[in-house]
Amino acid sequence: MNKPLPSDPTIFSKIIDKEIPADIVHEDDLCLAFKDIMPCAPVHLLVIPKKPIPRLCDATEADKALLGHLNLVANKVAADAGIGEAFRLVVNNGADACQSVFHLHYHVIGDRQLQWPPG
Ligand code: DGP
Repeated sequence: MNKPLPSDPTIFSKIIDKEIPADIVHEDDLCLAFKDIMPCAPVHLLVIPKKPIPRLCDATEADKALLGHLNLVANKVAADAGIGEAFRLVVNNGADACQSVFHLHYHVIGDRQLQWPPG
């Protein structure tokens, strides 16, 4: 079941606007990538669009190129971090899938042996 979405700007909007600091590893016109504040692996990066799409399921046809770009930036930041050959890309969509920040983000996780299936 869908939960209500917060209407206030998220913490990620504040990172995009440089109102709060983050360890940024990539920035371009469309997106930002930075280190996760609570890493679950030696490399744990977040790739976020500058456009505030709350969840992946809120993306539309108009976002097709942007979503492709996010994937390629995930490749790039993974390679830059030295994990280009083995990493996991995760999108938690919705509260029941453990999404806690309602601004679309891709987790890029690696540099340890990952397990499957996820919890
Ligand atoms: P999710 O559960 O999929 O919504 O992941 C949100 C992630 O965002 C979580 O791994 C922790 C990270 N995070 C939350 N607040 C901040 C912050 O202020 N700075 C940074 N760098 N990461 C944050």
